[in-house]
Amino acid sequence: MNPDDPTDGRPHDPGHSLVVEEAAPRLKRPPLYQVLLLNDDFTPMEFVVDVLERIFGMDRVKATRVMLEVHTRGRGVCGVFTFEIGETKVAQVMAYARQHQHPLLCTMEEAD
Ligand code: TYC
Repeated sequence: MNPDDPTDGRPHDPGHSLVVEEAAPRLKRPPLYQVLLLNDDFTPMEFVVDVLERIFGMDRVKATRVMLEVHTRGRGVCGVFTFEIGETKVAQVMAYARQHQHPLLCTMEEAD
């Protein structure tokens, strides 16, 4: 240590105080949305299984389980996504169902 240094190694900052704050985390988790299929009396079970495979990437076993859950309980979760991805899935399901003239309904709600 230099005996002639009056700051003794500390920053020389007369009349000011230095405050060091940790930076706020820069990334917030986006809100997530459940995409749901709704039951109806007319859409064939096989078509719903096909939708779950094509649009939600499920294998046949999982797609069949979800389809039966929708069929018996009235609605079921196809997946959880960010808003834009969820919205796109809903639009894809609705377009595909209409192309095939089925009344299948798909909707989205914020996940808790
Ligand atoms: N309830 C339909 C039937 O008995 C099958 C079905 C399942 C329809 C799931 C829609 O989201 C659905 N053919």
